[in-house]
Amino acid sequence: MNDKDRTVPTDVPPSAAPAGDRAAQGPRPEPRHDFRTAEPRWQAEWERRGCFAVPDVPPPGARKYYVLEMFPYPSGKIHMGHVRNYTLGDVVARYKRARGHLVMHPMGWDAFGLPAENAARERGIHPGRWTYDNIAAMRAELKRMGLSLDWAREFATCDPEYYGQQQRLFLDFWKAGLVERKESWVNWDPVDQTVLANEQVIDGRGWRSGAPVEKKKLAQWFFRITRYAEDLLAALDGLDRWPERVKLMQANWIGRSEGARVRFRLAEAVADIAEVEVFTTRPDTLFGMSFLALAAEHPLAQAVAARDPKAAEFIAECRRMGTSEAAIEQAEKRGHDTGLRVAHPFLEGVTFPVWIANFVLMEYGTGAIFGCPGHDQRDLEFARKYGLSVLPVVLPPGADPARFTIGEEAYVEDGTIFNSGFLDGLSVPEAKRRVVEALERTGQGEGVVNWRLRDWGVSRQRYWGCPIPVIHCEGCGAVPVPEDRLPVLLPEDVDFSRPGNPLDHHPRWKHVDCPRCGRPARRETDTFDTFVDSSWYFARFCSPRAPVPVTREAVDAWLPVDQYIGGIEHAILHLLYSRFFARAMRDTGHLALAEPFAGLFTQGMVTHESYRAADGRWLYPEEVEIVTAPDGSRGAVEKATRAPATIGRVEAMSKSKRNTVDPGAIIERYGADTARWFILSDNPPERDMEWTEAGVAGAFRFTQRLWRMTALALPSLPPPGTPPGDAAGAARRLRQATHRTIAAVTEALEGFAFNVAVARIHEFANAIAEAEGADCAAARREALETITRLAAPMMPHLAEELWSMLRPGEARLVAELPWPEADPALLKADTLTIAVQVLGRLRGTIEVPAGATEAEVLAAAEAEPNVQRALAGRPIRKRIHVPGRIVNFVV
Ligand code: ANZ
Ligand code: ZN
Repeated sequence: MNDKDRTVPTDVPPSAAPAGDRAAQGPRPEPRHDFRTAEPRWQAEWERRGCFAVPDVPPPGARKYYVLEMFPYPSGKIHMGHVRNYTLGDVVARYKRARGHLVMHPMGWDAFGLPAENAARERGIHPGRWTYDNIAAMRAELKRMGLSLDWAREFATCDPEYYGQQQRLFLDFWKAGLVERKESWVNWDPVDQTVLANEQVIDGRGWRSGAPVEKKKLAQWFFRITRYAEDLLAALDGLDRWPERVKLMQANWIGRSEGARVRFRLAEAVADIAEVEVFTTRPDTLFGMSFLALAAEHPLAQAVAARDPKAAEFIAECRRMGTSEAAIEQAEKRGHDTGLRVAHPFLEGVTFPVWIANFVLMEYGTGAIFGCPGHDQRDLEFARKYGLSVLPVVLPPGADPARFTIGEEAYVEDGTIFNSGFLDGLSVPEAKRRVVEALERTGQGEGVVNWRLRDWGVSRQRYWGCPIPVIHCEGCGAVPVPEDRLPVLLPEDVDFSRPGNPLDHHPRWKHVDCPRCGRPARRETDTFDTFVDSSWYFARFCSPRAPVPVTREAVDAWLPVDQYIGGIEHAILHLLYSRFFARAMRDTGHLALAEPFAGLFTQGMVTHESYRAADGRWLYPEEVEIVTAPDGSRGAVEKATRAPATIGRVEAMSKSKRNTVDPGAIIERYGADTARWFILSDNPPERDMEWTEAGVAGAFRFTQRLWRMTALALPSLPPPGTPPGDAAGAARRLRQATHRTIAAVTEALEGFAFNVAVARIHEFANAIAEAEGADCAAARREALETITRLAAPMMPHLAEELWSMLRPGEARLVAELPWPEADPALLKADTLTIAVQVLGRLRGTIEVPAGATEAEVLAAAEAEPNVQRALAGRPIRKRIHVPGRIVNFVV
């Protein structure tokens, strides 16, 4: 950050002393901006006036703008990532409001989830109690940030009014065929008796229990997101205000691949299985095949295991490895030879071995592959390990077919097919077409499009989530809970002393009568994945109290979200699930659109230095003192012990490294405006920003400087509303600086270049300080009023304070004012640069006043020394003048 502050001493407030009392400044404390009283005062005033409240249905003609930041999980305290996220959103909201939009800017809580259950298990607090206490604490912290939120829209996803409506949506999706119950493999923690997400499996063990994780088949509820795979992919093209990176991640996740299914005949059938179908994206390499590999859960592998204990043992081992792709990617490639063989589709009498391999996933394609080691690295490693053949069939351009061999690396690039019978000499794409043709003709396979995207399993064996509104009846199967019995509420009296799902072992809750036949039945005891809760909250904000999931008038008016802001960590799942929900809600009549977020911005992390004591303990920043070593380098000492500490890397703030700074303490010490200003100033918002003490202190000085500059100028300013008029000299330069800053800050805010906006305002403050003299008074009023309004989206409290000083008695707050407009006449340069040619060759350039006459321009051009030399005293025959650009002399 560029702080050109020279006039104001370092006046970081002593944290304990009351504002205004600065012993270091001598007996008479200077007047200063007292943020401790000003900030709450303006927050109360905004609230009193309802500045940020909007109706569910905007009045006709209103230009709506919906700004949303990813809502927080109520962990108990806000962190700097929140401060950055909500400050960015608030700048957009305040700016758009000033630009005349009706801005909806809501806040809520993503309030279901495991940490609440952990608190219950560890500390005996009810998850609901823990969650709502945390929400109260965090709400208070957010309010102190001065965010321009419509708090009347607030809700938590654990409110029955919210999750009850979610149950309605689920039932609507079910009716529309978007929900399915099917068996699937899950990571099972045998000690905690719960399903684990892939991220909760660490080195094959449960993250809490440490027990080896098992794979288990469970009946689960799924949302059929795959039904929209094609559209979810194609529609990415239309999201022109989304980062390319996020769109690419989504496209990869959806993962469309064109390829073929190929059926291989088994030399000998096993338990009625006579053939194996594989999915491949490289049918062109079929003649380079050296083995066939099955996933451990493949029916053929299971059939083999039934009669071969060695195979069964290998499968059990595979099961202990997590189900995640990452786990599989990292694990060593291992296999088991079943002894079976399959025939090649086109080579008479040629057969290949059938293996079970740990790198083949049951959930992708068909759960079986043909291995071509020459052109796939994984297959190559596998073949080398087990001594299987390696035959290249794609020849690199220019390579000699007689000498080309595969070494340690598979050849995955393009080339010409060889060693491949009827495909020899073809290009890779041409060979793909020909093989597929031949497979289809002979009934051994066909071309297919395959998607990586899987249906979304939403069942979780947890208490603190939204109950899935289903009743299981022996006679009727899975029966929806009737509309008039919604919501299905969570029971309050739950026992966390036993492992497993408290809903499942609750003595009464699950025992109900079947709504269809009236016989005793059992409630579904699974709750929804919390990603379900966050997949439609943006729509609920439009009519948060409605007795239906959303009211059409409200969502039709407010959606899509015009600007969504959040972390890149949600680039895939949350955004994809929300896009799915929008489509599903559209197809069940709840919405009119498919894309919920028209604009997306992903912010960078907040980083900080880390510190370590000599014994290796991580230290919080407030536990160390930064010192300057005798050689001038920076060092640190632990305050408590005075022992030297080491300064570590600057990295993302995290509890484990203790390099966190508590926003509450920063706001207490410096005020919300300072925190906001600093967090915006350091770097472009999409990049990481480094939080430093010096940086915050600099931001604080700037808030004080603006205040003092205004306070000191007040007595000499003309009355409010005095037109600055046609100024000249210093006054004109100040007016130009004012209007150029309006243009520059406007452009910066439009482009999310908030750090640039901050830098321009700093420069402008310097320009105001330099423009002295009585003739500048009117221009100075204009400048001070302008800097106040330009800084307002970023430092809203200080802006109100300055505005009330500059315009005492003015009815409107800055929060209610339109954005300042730049006067085009003051943006134009005062001088023009003109190129001067002699006989078409550039000989010099001249600066002329913007209003110069043609005669003046020509005279100045002729007088230019270089031009004089080029003319060499010859008479000028013709003078060509392109106003504002060029003069050409013909001699
Ligand atoms: C033969 C082959 C030859 C392959 C070659 C690649 C290169 P994408 O692009 O991600 O769709 N594959 C298919 N099903 C699989 C499964 N269930 N588990 C693990 N791997 C599987 O990947 C498709 C390729 O991944 C397929 O093409 C298949 O290997 C493998 F020179 O078939 B290929
Ligand atoms: Zn029944």
